[in-house]
Amino acid sequence: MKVLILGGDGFCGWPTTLHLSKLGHDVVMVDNLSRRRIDAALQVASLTPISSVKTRIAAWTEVSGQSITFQELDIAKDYDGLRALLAEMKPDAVVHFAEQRSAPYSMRGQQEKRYTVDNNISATHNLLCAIAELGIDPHVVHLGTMGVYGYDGDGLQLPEGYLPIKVENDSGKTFDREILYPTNPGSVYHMTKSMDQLLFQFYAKNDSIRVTDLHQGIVWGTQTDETKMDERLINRFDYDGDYGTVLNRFLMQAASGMPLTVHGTGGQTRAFIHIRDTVKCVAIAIENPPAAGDRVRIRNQMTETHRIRDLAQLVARLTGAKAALVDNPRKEAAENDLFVSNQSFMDDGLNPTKLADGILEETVQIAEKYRDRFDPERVPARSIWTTDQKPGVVH
Ligand code: NAD
Ligand code: USQ
Repeated sequence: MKVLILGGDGFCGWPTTLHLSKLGHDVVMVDNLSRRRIDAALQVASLTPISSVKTRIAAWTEVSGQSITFQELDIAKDYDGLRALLAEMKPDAVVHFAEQRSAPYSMRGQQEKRYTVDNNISATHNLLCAIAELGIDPHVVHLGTMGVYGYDGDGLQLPEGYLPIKVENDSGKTFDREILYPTNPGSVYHMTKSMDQLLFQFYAKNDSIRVTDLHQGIVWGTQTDETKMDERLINRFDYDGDYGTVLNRFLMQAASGMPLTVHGTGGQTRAFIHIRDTVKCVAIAIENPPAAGDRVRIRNQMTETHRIRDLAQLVARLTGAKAALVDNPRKEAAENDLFVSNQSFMDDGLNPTKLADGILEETVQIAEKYRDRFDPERVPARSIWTTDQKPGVVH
């Protein structure tokens, strides 16, 4: 297949690019390198030393014999450039990772809120609009988030996108419906993913665009079989207060002798997936498109759920680190349950890598190997959701 990967230089996009190339797909990668610029502006850096895109691609050709084409393009701002690329390439599938993906960054202030909305909504809309304008028929596979469902769980198992409901009207007559699960985003970033869902619904209905929306949980780990092949292919590892996700942050904090920053009571339950399974799920998704005219296919891309304080305990047991309760800088339920169906990927043969499989140690090793690059100043989560909250620093 000819696959266009938008946001291919990122944490999920780069290993997916390599995996799809390894599987024999003809891959074109697009990125505007905004993430590298945001890192520079925040004065943070991936713990792992990531190479330039040019070096990454040359290294991949050297080790695999496969070529990858790269185009630097801002898909939110350069509609004509995106349309020209789509017209020339006529991809069979477009994998869309190209959004600002940090919840804390999206809540830093008005500039970041507006940037996140402008970038993410325009990126998604430009893609759909260009496909409709050109009349081409790629399968769009979007990386969405589990966070669109919200975290007020009381035991209901989250379905894959759609909720069957029964409504009784005044006359007592009942109606069965299946509706898009009501969204309940917890940050401006998550809100853009909720808005993306409506854009997909409309273009699937109006222009018969085939869309799969992957509601992905928090990705942990660093390496995949392909990124391990050469140090120049290494994936990024974020541990800073904006882009570091919770498990990778805990592992880095442990490796550097810092307490683990558990927000609030640590009673939040979240969905997780290893980066190795992310790349496998995307490969499965592009092989299984919905038919033209079908509604958006929503798949929950997660493999396990954990409560944050349990994760902290796990990391503490593994490394000897201590957990610290810090003021929660976010506005989120202090405690929630989370039950999720991931039936569609299990049915398609996903054999998940779970925390219990011992692979956590590989991430501990990465955290230890690159400890010299660690900057403790970058760990505190300084972004607050409302002005009456305090940053999540240990005190
Ligand atoms: P990332 O920031 O590492 O990668 C995103 C990439 O997209 C970056 O390289 C960035 O430069 C690029 N990009 C952003 N806006 C762009 C634009 N307008 N034009 C072109 N390129 C642009 O993030 P990630 O962790 O790889 O996440 C990828 C996607 O997966 C995101 O949409 C995110 O919401 C989703 N996701 C990530 C996680 C996670 O835990 N990392 C979990 C669930 C969903
Ligand atoms: N948390 C801590 N301590 C920390 C960091 C986070 O207790 O040091 C807590 C947070 O308060 C939150 C939970 O851990 O309750 C998860 O935070 P996170 O930063 O790991 O994940 P989140 O902000 O939800 O965002 C990440 C990705 C995002 C993706 C989302 C999937 O950055 O792109 O969409 O995971 S999900 O959470 O399923 O919506």
